Amino acid sequence: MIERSFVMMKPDAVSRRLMGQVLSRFEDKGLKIVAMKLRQIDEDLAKEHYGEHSEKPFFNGLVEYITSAPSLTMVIEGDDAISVIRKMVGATNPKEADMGTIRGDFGMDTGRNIIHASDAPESAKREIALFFDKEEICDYSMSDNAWIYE
Ligand code: IDP
Repeated sequence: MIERSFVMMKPDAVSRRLMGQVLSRFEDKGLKIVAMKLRQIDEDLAKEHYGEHSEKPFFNGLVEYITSAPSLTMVIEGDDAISVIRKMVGATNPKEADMGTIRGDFGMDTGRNIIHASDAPESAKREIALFFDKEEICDYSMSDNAWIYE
């Protein structure tokens, strides 16, 4: 099933100039970028996005991290995109993430883990609506589609 996921390169990815490399992985995989915006996330938005963690001891540090520099926010589309992208992203703790995943290859600390990706269809829907207006999401087809999907 064609799905859309909300994906965000966090401030460490942007500040370490990793955006191009990480974006290439999604393009190489055959996924489609349908929205993209470099954005300085403010405290309110960070708190809303990570609301489910508000009681956790790492919450304040997480908000500080996410608001510390711009993030690259994206909507990425493809067949089973949510689970495929989670697999590409890897485990939350980059030290435990498999090599070959984005976190496994580029990160060291859970508090600097490079990238966010929606973990389920409901959260994807909520996060996309939180970060993008409907008209910012592009509807277009790729000419190589028949070479990516059977
Ligand atoms: P996920 O990003 O892999 O879905 P979640 O458990 O939903 O992981 O946590 C959201 C984010 O909160 C993580 O990506 C990470 O940035 C941060 N985080 C989670 N646990 C810790 C921790 O123990 N210390 C610092 N930051 C954490």
